[in-house]
Parts: sequence; C-alpha cells; structure tokens
Amino acid sequence: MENSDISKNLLKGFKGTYNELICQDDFSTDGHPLPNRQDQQQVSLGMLSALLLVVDIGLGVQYSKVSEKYGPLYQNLTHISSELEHLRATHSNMIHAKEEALTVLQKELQKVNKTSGQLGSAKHTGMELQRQVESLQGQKMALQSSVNEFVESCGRCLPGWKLLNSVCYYFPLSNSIPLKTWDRSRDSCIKKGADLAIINSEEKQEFINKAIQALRYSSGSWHLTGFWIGLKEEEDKEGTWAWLDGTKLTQGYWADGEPNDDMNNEDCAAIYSKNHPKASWDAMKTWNDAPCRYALKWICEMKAKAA
Ligand code: MAN
Ligand code: CA
Repeated sequence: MENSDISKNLLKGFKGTYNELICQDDFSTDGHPLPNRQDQQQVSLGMLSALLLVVDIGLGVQYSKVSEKYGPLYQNLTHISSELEHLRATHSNMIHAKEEALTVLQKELQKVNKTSGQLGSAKHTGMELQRQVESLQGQKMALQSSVNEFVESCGRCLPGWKLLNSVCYYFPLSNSIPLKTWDRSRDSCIKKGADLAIINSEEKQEFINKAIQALRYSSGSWHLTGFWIGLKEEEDKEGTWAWLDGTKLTQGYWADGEPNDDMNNEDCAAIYSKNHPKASWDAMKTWNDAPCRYALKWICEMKAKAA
C-alpha cells in the first residue's frame, strides 16, 4: 500500500471515531451524555488509541524506510555542499590572487614604460654625445697638426704655417676659405705680414707640390683648382715673367704647353696639385698661366723667426 493510501485510510478511521465520540448527539436535553453511551465512548477511545499506535508504528516504519533510502543522499548532499563551500573559498582566493598579480603586473608595466622612455632619451643623448665626440676629435686632429707644424718649425713659424729653410709657407687648403683673384690673394698675404710665394728652386717646387698634393681634383674646370704664386708677367713685356722680389724667372716648372697666354689674357702664374688628371703633368711640371681675375687658392710666404 502506498504511503498516501495509508494516510487517507488512517484519516478516514480517525474522522469516523471522532464523529462517533464527539459529534453524535446522544445527549440529554441538559447536555449530559446518556448513561448507556459512556461505555461505548470508552471502547471508542481505546480503539482510537490503538489506531494511533498503529499509525505511529506505520510512520516509524516509513521514517526508517525514508531514512534508509535518503540518508546516504543527504550525506552526499552535505559532502557536496561542504566541497562547494571549499571551492567557493578557493575561487575567491584565486580571484584575490589574480587581482594582486594584475596590480603587480601593471606596476611592472609602468616601470618598463618608464625605463623604455629613459632608454630612448639616453639613446638620443648618446647619439648627440657621439656627434660631439666626432666633432671634437676633428678639432683635436686639426689642433694637433697645427701643434706638430709649430713644433716641427721649432716655433719659428705661426701655427698652421710650414717651415722650409728659414721660410714659412701658408696654404689655405680648406674649402671653407673663399677663393680670390691674384691681387686679392696678394693682399691677403700682405695682411699677414707675408707675400705670395716665390718658387725659385727645385727644393721649393717639391716642397710646395707635397704640401698641396692632398688637394685632389674632383670635377669642373681644372684651371680653377690652382694656387696663385708670386709670379707675374712684367707690364707691357709679354713673355717676360718676374718674381715679386723683382728677380726674373730663370727656371719655370710649367705644365706641357704652358704658358700659352690663352686669349692673350694670361699674365699671372698658378701652381696645381700634381694629382691633377692632366696626364703629362709631373711634380716638375705643375704651373699654368691664367687670367689674373680668376678666383683661385694661393700660397703665402714669410721669413721665419730666427732660430
Ligand atoms: C685651358 C688651357 C690653359 C688655360 C686655361 C684658361 O685649360 O688653355 O692653358 O690657362 O684654359 O682657362
Ligand atoms: Ca695657360
């Protein structure tokens, strides 16, 4: 029999007994039960007690059956719920740990960004310093060569001038120095207490060739790459060349075909680097006559200080 059926029957029995006991109107007019009913009521109460006992036993049996059936399930449920609690706690710990790790990561990222910024500016500063170092190295080399020349000339020439046999020579080799006509070049030498160079010996010719050989012909008109020297045609005496000290030219180191007085307009002499591409030129053939108005480099000379 199903549990619900048992309950229904029990309830039915209980209702019947109750009705018998309470609801029957076997009372006297003054409300007292009639004397012949009293025994019946006692019997009914006894039956009701027995019935309740049966119900109690039935419920006990049902309870033990239910406990037997659902007890392990309840235990499992308890176990699962405690595991769930444990998992919840672990999960919350993990979230907390994750948040902490994120904070640390963000701080580290900020540090990395800062460091990379510093690295970039340090790199920039480093490159700037490198440029300055290179520029200073160039200046140091230029100063060193001036010092060397000064030492080589035993202090007899100004810095930047070269000594040969008690004569100091100046070569404006740098391309930053503007070119000048023969007259302007001479003025420039005179301002330094010097004059345009006189090359009246093989030794001087070789020395000067060596000094200007670093200047290489690059492109353009070769005749504009020379250095004016102190040699000029005498006024109205075509073909007569004289040095600035008034002496006549005896030995010239002209290039092949020179002087040619090109266009009848070449009265000033210039010396050219022997590295010049004009094939026939050698160290002893490096002069050319050119128009005095040409803008060229030049060579000054002055007497060296006493040794
Ligand atoms: C040519 C030659 C030279 C001359 C120059 C002048 O190169 O004739 O002798 O001096 O032109 O520009
Ligand atoms: Ca010429």
